[in-house]
Amino acid sequence: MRIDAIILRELHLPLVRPFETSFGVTRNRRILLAEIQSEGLTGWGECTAGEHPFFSSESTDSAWAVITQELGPMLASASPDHGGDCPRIFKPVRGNPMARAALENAIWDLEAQREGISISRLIGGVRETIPCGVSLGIQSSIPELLAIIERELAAGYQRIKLKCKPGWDTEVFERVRNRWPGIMLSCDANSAYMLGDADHLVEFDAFDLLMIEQPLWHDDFYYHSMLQKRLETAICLDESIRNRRDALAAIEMESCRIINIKLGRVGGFSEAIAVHNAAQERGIPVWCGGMLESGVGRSHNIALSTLENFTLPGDVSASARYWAEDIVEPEITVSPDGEIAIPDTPGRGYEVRTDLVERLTVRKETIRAMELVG
Ligand code: OSB
Ligand code: MG
Repeated sequence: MRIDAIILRELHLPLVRPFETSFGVTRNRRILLAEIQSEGLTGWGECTAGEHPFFSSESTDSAWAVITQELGPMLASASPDHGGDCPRIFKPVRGNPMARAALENAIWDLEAQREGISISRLIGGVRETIPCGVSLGIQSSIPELLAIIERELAAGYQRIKLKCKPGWDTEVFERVRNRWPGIMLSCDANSAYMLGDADHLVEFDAFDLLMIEQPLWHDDFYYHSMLQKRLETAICLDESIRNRRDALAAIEMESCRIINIKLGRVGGFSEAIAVHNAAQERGIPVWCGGMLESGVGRSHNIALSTLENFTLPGDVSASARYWAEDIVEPEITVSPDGEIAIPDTPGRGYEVRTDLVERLTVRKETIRAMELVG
């Protein structure tokens, strides 16, 4: 396909409520959207980098620089036929997976539209609906958290994930379990603990958690494998898994028994599918993580979640939990039994509200083909 234009935008979107993790509080999202125009079609991608390099080394500003100066010009002067061609096109650039994914996922959107099918169909998805869970940030008190859980369960969500950190863990789990003994419950530490906390982490086994997500260092497999030996509860890795090789290493070392796949963290659909397949072949279930995405990134997450080995409820939930007004139409909704129905229209399946996007845009740059020097 001929790339006619790549337009990168930064949008400011306030969250309906702050989201607190062990690494900080997010109130306002600075969202990067990549719009790629090709032969009369428009594909959209979202960069899931945070405002600060706290979850990973990328940030809104680092991704802006890498897309406008490096990846955008490379893609604009290539003629990708498939989303799967992007890893080869971007090969000279190291790291920066969230910046890559913004562009690669827009090409998958274009490819699906060209074929007249949904991204789900294009990637070989097998589900008509996906099971949904919620990720609940650290609150200022346990009663406040309990009220939120009550509301999310009433809305139908199938799994509750609690963000945790030292001081907001076992006491919280105990109060939640006392109230709801049977719910599917997990926790996510975002690397808040160290191996010296192992005796404390072993106490998590008392709460029948589905998993403990990323308890130790963001870049570690070895110490997680030592910890997993001491835990009954499954460890799930998020931050540590950057690609298929990482998934293989983690599975081989028994650093985890479950993997969270995020499109941005692994660099886009090509690598996400590779991680999914590697895990499936080895009997390791996966689920789709979230990064407080707008409807654009969320629509890609929904498509990814239709692959066969996404057997556990993901962190993909309704637009209204994040935004007063989402930038896609229809907005993403979850049924009373906690599922999202997969749209069957070509591409991502949710229209971008271009007028609203334009209104929310605070910076915009059009990227042209790379000047071929030397
Ligand atoms: O670790 O899964 C995480 C949000 C921002 C950064 C990291 C994470 C999260 C979430 C929220 O847990 C998931 C969501 O609702 O989008
Ligand atoms: Mg996580």
